[in-house]
Amino acid sequence: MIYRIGGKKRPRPVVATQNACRPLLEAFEARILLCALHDEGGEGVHITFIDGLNAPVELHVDPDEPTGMVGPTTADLQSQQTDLFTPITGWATAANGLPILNSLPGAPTSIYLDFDGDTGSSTSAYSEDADLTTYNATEQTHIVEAWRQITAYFAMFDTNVTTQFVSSAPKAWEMIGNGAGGATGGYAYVGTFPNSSPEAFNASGNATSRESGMAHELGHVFGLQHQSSYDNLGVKINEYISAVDSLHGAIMGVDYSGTVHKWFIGHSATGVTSLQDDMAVISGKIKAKEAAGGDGYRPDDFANTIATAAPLNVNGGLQYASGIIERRTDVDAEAISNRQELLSFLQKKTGFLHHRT
Ligand SMILES: [Ca+2]
Ligand SMILES: [Ca+2]
Ligand SMILES: [Ca+2]
Ligand SMILES: [Zn+2]
Repeated sequence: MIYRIGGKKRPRPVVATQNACRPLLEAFEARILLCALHDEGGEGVHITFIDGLNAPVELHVDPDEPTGMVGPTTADLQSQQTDLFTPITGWATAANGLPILNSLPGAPTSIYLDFDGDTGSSTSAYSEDADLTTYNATEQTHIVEAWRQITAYFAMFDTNVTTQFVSSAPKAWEMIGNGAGGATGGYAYVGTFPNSSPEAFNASGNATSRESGMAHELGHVFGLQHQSSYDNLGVKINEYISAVDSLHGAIMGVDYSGTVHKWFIGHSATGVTSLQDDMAVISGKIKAKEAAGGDGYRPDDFANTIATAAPLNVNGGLQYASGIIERRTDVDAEAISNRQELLSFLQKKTGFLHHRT
């Protein structure tokens, strides 16, 4: 209980001890979210259009107070909604009906979602009917949706989320099966990546209603501890933190808490002095399996400068694009054509967001 000031040792006051144990608060990553649908603060969304010749055009999109902005009409949006948000309806299947899915073929690592059981770990197959050997239409739909959501959680990483077993691929191996997952519905062995046998286990119900639980167990396999909270004295309050707000739920906390579930930077269950950057841990494990020069993140999908901006997709009065911010430094540039006027704009999307459906 001693600290130094000017070389002298003095008794440490009680209040100083408490201060020394006070948890640090870290800011979340900066982002510009180009989405007027999530304007919870009521301040709208600002977009800067740059055409390269004239002064930048500032647009303020406020969903509550529509402006004179030139763009898709409500009718446009409604007519194209099915085009933009059509769920996945077609997929290849194995002979037993298991959907064959790959999010990033050729990636140096994979996340193997194993739905057909495993004898080595005595894990039953995933099934919603009495037939554990084949996959009916409903089971296929649920497997595809679970895969889609896991793909979104890991979209920024250089990894292929797949339902196909490939022996040679460095993989995180997760079983999803009837009766798997133990008393809590899911468990995993921390830091075991790459796996030569299953190291994460989830109950079948996770694939239909708690996909964030699947992502949580995969996080453990990649080396993540829980995101925890501590009081001012450094005493752990919660092993699992709950969502900060509806848009910030910690996958490694109460994974289903909040609406949007994310990788976090925070104090882990290891102790109050620990600071765990979930994405740094995962990308570090993947980087170790990449060729020299890799950083664990997926290759960029759009160039970063206005000069190399990619054209938007055009469908009627609607212009749109989707992509991934793989790194916190990433910028994806896309060009928008609007009433014979070609404008380019820089947009920062977020690969860190995941919308639960
Ligand atoms: Ca079945
Ligand atoms: Ca990108
Ligand atoms: Ca980019
Ligand atoms: Zn856990």
